[in-house]
Amino acid sequence: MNGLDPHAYVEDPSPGTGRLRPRAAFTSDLPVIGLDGDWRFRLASGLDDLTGDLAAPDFDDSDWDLLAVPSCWQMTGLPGEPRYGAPAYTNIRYPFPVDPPRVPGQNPTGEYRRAFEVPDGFPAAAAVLRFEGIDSAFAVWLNGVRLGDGKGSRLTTEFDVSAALRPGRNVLAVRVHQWSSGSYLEDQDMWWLSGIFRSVSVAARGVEDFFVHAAYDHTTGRGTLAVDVTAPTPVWLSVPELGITAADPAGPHMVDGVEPWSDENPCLYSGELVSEAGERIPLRIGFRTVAVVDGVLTANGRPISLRGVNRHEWHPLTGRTLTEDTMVADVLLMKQHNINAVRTSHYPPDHRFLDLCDEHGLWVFCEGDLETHGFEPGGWRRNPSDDPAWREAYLDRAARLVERDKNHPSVIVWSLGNESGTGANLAAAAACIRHRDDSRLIHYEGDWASCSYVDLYSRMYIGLDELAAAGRRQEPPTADPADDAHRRSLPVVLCEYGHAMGNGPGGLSEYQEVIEAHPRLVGGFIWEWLDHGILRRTGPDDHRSFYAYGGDFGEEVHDGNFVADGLLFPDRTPSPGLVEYKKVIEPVRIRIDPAARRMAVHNLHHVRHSGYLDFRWTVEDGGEPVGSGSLAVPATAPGATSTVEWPADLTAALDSARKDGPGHEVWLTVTAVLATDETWAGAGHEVAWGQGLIVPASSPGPSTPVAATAHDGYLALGAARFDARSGLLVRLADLELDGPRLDVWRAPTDNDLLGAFAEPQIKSWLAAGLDRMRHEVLRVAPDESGLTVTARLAAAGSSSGLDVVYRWTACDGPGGDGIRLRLDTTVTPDGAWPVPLPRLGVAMSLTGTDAEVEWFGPGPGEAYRDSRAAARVGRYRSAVSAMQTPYVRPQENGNRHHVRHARITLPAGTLLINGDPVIDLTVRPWSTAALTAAAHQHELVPGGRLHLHLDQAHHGLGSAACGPGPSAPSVLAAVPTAFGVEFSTNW
Ligand code: IPT
Repeated sequence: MNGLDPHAYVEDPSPGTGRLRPRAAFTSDLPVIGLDGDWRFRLASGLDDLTGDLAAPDFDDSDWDLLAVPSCWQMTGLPGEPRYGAPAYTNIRYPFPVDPPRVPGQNPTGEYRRAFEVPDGFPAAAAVLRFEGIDSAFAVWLNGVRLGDGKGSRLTTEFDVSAALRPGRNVLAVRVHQWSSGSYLEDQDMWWLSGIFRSVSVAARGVEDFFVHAAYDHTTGRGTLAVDVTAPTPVWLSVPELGITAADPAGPHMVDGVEPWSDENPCLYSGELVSEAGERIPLRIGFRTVAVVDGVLTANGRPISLRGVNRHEWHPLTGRTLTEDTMVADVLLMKQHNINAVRTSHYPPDHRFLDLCDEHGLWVFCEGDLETHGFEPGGWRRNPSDDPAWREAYLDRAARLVERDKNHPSVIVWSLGNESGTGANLAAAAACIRHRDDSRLIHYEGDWASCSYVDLYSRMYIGLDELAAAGRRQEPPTADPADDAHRRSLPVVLCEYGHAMGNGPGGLSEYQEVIEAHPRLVGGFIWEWLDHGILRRTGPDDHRSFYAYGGDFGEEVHDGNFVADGLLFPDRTPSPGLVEYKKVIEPVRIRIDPAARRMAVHNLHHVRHSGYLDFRWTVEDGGEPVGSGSLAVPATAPGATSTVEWPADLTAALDSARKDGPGHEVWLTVTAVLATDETWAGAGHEVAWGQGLIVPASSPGPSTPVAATAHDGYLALGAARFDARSGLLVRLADLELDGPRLDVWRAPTDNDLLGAFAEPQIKSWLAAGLDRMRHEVLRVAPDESGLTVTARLAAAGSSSGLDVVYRWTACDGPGGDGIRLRLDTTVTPDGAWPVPLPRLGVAMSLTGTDAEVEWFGPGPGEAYRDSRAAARVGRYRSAVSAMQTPYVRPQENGNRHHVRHARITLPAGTLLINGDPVIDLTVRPWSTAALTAAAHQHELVPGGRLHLHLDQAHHGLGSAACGPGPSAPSVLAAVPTAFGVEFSTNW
């Protein structure tokens, strides 16, 4: 790091040179020259491969490539072959040797050039060049003049260009290095991508900066507005709606009776700053005050509960470069799924995202661009967080976070960063933030033990017991009683929980129950919003595509599909996890009490009355609607519960609903939908629902058993035929079948395979041989009233096994046709069974690649025992192909939970299945083995048979990939179990 070396800035820990003081992101009516678009581009392999006269205005770049700005250069060429380098994914590890602040000499460097015109009359005398995001370090020249250099990829950098800018043609040259000292501070769990990935502009500058302070006093209903302005000329403030026109923006201006801003009522007052020079700056002012009161987080005097997500910026084709449409999609999807908070993990987002949070209403934990997680494997040795050489970089990042985003009412918490250990630089950054903005709280999870410089006791991935203990202010003590007392005075937030990798997370209802039981628990943020899959084509001439993850670009070190752990699939389709979360966090709870013929509506909102919702009821008999209507629910205040008697039309519909006939359950469903359009969804959008079973199914009447008869090579029982030796069902009426056999294996979920805090579940499953169980038929015995097949399921080398008895009976159905075939399966574990079973059920297959499935039971989506809140009982119909959930890495999926009866229609016939009373049902066009073997969705190809799984139970999903496994009630222990299921070919 020779001071004379023109490239010393790359490895120098300092944040940059030549830059302007950070300030708020705002628009004004002064002219701006947008520089987004095609730039000339060349990718140099390292610092010894640079273009000498890159900055020279007359340098001939005409044979260079064109590259879009903004973009991440590694994403160019996708979904085909990446043209410049390739994306690389690591979670915690740095993809280079950890030797701070040095980075590899092989340092891909993008050289960018762009000529642009400055129109006549552009006020060049006070202009700035603004970069909203460059990853990871850069130097910049305008018309051959070096303006400076910078780091802090997800932060804005501005340079004064008043001396270098000239009317007419100007040439900008930027050299962007993939690796820099800044990379050590940017070890977030995401793809490593580089380039000018956010917008670039040249803007005239009048007003330099301003800070809107808009507080709300809930005891008086008064708002206090003070706008601190830094400007070369006097500036006026006007907020016509509030009657404010003031020559003194800093006031303070007191306004009685303002409406405070909140997630539920994001009330923004439009205002303006007008400078003496004539510049006009629009303002959107939200009055709100956040405070900790007796260990409870409050906004505007009322406790708030955060039902949040961690959001990375991601798009499967453009990486961290997002269009505004994508940001809008995220915000609307969040609001539509009852999400009310977002942590901008782990860097400040494109500033337009925060405008959207202000407008639609989301509480924001705005996080700094900081993570040094890769020092953890080395015991945090040389961690920048505690090294004075990096202090300036930490303070710079904190300042740029706060200055850019300080005018957003949605931002209630500044988060220093993520997973950066502990150290003096973090404490210093917190102190600076507090000094600059004491109206918000400070968050940093790494300070959880002493909470010496934060305002929230923040934890990630803790289990239910620890969370409940924290709720009771009984979290484990540290060595210092003073620290304990301080920490226990703070609210608790789960900055990350519910790791949404693959199939899961399980247990969200349990977390929510604990959160709602303790005022100290603020709630939290699911990890994470979106899968960061990259769209790729399978080959140059092959137009099938798939989502790539770590390792798919030949990375030397990588963390596989740990990057696909979101509630949305990469194309932003909601996963079952998001549908579940929406239900678990619904802001209104509807509880139906069939015995008392009434229901309770509990309003969990912070400030909103229930009057914005229309309530509707539907009665279904066996899934067929028999009546519906609207329900008058009194406007229920936040925190209050209303009891609603069933109206006469509802009672009449229930009374007329059929009450006999096996399989007929009568259900009452009440939904709460938007009465009128909101900014984030239209009238009719469903916010919450509740369901009650009014009339349970009656059991089938007595029937006469049929005798099994032996024939040449097969046994017959009613319409069923069994292989005489194996005892397996081979035909039922016109349908050919193979099975059923006892089955305990599932294609492991990510939560089965990984264990961030404990031994992965898969280890004991593989050790027990559960993936290679052999089904040995011991005896096939027909008799006068049916057929008994005994078998044992056991793994090679194991003396433990599952003894199984299949008892088949056929009954004359009501039509006397003898085709109601019943299977009673009795499972008795033999020997030691210390491991839970992945599933317990029977599996069979039929000829076919797709079929129509109709079922009555919870749906429409998949559900598992610890992720089933969102499934409501009804009659559903789907093609088998549409019942498969496309997790980025294929794994167990698609289970329909507690099905009462199902009809599977194939070209060869129809198979009817009845649970006794319920059965879990999965139908797939591929086997469990094929599902286990596939690494990406396109590798799954229908194999000509439909695989049918009828399970008595599944092991829960849990969240063990990063968090606790299934809680005790969701563990599937190997214990003696019996379950029944009926098959027939008419219904
Ligand atoms: C935690 C990280 O904070 C987050 O960025 C992400 O990596 C998440 O895990 C897992 O997907 S850190 C974890 C080791 C507790």
